[in-house]
Amino acid sequence: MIHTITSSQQAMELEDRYGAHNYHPLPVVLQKGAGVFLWDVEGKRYYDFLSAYSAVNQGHCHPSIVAAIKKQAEKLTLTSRAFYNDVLGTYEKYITEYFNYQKVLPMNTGVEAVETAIKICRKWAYEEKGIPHNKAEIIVCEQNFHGRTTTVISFSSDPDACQNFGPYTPGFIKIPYNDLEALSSALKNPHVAGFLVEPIQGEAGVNVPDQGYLREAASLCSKSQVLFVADEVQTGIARTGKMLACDYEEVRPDILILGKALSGGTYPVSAVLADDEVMKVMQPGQHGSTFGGNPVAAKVAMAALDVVKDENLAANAASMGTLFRDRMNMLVDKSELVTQVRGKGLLNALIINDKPESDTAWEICLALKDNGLLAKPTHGNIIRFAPPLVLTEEQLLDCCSIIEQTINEIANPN
Ligand code: IF1
Repeated sequence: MIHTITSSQQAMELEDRYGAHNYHPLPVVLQKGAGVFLWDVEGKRYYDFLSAYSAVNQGHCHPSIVAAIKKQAEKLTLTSRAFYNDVLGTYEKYITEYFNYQKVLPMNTGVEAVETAIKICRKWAYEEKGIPHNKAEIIVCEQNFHGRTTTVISFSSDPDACQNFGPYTPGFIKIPYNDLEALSSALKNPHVAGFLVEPIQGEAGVNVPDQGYLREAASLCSKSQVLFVADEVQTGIARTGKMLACDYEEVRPDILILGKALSGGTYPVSAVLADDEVMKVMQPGQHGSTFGGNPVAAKVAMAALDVVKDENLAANAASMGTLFRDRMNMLVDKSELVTQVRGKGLLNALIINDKPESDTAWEICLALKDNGLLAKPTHGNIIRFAPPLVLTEEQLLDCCSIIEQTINEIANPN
């Protein structure tokens, strides 16, 4: 029997009863999305300031991306890679030229692309750099977030993400983020294969590193014959005001990891890009995925990437982001409750003046919801604000007013 959902309460009760409790969602049940807007079951409209964690950069249900899905889905959805199809090669040419790499390995979720990058990096270390068998180390940063598989949480510093999921995968060295001294000394280890880093740490609370960090880190890696692996799953695809966050420092990663907005939030599509010198280590039968590079994913990704360029989303993210931070800094000056705004483009966060373990950020997000704007805390006292990059100036100013009004309501309860 198919349940038609007639109320938000009913939907939440079904999820509580039948779904694993691996999330703690805000109590809002969404039914429709278009552009920067979401509507709940009762028809209330919200500004989406999470964009499904930067997967919906192009706006919800973008017409040209949805059209691409519909058209391909009625023709051919999946062949597996046991056979060729008439879409994948075109997509591979399109995306490698788009990001200026020689090769792409198509996957589905972001973490699968991260896992793929780890495998490529290790294999390159043994076969090209000559690191002794099974001795490869990959440097990662404290407070990283790269996904939820067992290997990837093996190098997480977040207890919620890794506790009681052991035994962990070895071969990772943790260093502080934004610390070139620490990276330089870790690179002295001759067994280091790669440095895996988020150009801006999203989940850690939109940690923006110092100007020059990425460029100097990439240079240190190059001098040590270590692969610079950029996880742009969340920061990529125009989110930070450039096509890639690495573009701010003209860094070209040896391995580039993309996901989320690669499909505009319509379909799981991820990708690992590298040049032949690195990608050649992947030979037939050594890696794969049932859905990786399927015809629908390929068509969707090309449509989604077209939208980014056609609608100048990076430039819009840059200008709207500046406007947002200017307005929020005025709020920081006026209000005791918010201590800092930080970010790049339309990946920003407000730091709330309370202990990380307090509920204040959550309370603020509940009040924002009542006022028509959806956002969610990252860690404790930090609220991430990441709307779709199609946001207009008028909509941005409207949202700033909602945030200011909400902060004032919380700070001065009548
Ligand atoms: C959740 C966080 C964000 C990512 C980076 C790889 C992945 C992600 C930089 C893996 C995924 C998602 C996962 C989702 C919530 C969200 C998230 F809060 F978990 F940390 F965005 F910050 N690299 N991030 O941000 O991609 O396999 O999920 O497609 O797990 O709750 P994925």
